[in-house]
Amino acid sequence: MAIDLYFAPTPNGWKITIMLEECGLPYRIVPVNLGAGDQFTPEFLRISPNNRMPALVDHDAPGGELSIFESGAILLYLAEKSGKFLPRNQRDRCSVYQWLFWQVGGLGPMAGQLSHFVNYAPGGALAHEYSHTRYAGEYDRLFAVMERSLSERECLAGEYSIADMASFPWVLPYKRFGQSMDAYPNVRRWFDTLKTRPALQRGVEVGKDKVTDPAKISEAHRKRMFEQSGASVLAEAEKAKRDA
Ligand SMILES: N[C@@H](CCC(=O)N[C@@H](CS)C(=O)NCC(=O)O)C(=O)O
Repeated sequence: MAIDLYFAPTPNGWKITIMLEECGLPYRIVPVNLGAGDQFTPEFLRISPNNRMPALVDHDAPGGELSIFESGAILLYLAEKSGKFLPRNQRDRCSVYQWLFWQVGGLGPMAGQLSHFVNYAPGGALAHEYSHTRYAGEYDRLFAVMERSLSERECLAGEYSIADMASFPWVLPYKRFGQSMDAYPNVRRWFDTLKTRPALQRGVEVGKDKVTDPAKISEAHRKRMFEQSGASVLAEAEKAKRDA
């Protein structure tokens, strides 16, 4: 198979399975078990030095095998490879760049932190009122930003593009995050329209049966994921190298 996708079933992973399904590019899933520490193995760190998934290896890239980390970079690469979901015209292309970077620098990290306080913080969100309120407010603000854009165009950057594929998986869990769409009719329209796309549906189904239940993660898993520091990730990588 030309493309290997290093993947765990989370919104960041689903951005890429949506795009691969939308483009009809064949791919193989290489599961990354984050709770078990797969992100620290020498093999994985070679392709993803940030010890985060998703990462992709294209064995058929022009000039030889190519590995890429960061979901935004992967989406851009796949759009260029396939010639799809990134307009040719520079003005429209710039619009996609803006919304893609808005997602990877804003919606993703803010929703990710909100998810942390809702799903994983010790004692639950109520035990962390200031932090939870801060990220819930940012998530809500970003819905208002999407609303403004979507009140003037069909999708975030005009036509359906990689910017929508990046954003959709982080809007998908909105109810679980305590967010409402009532004040955002155009976000609702966009969300409901995207949900009907068969390729997008297939994309977010990948690995669904292996989604981690926040209530069931072990103490070792919790520590490995949520108590990272410079020293801890260097120690994890050393240990993984010894075990390899
Ligand atoms: N900026 C990265 C974020 C990726 C990310 O945060 N991935 C998480 C899962 S959603 C991860 O791999 N975590 C591993 C860890 O925390 O050790 C991207 O967009 O690709």
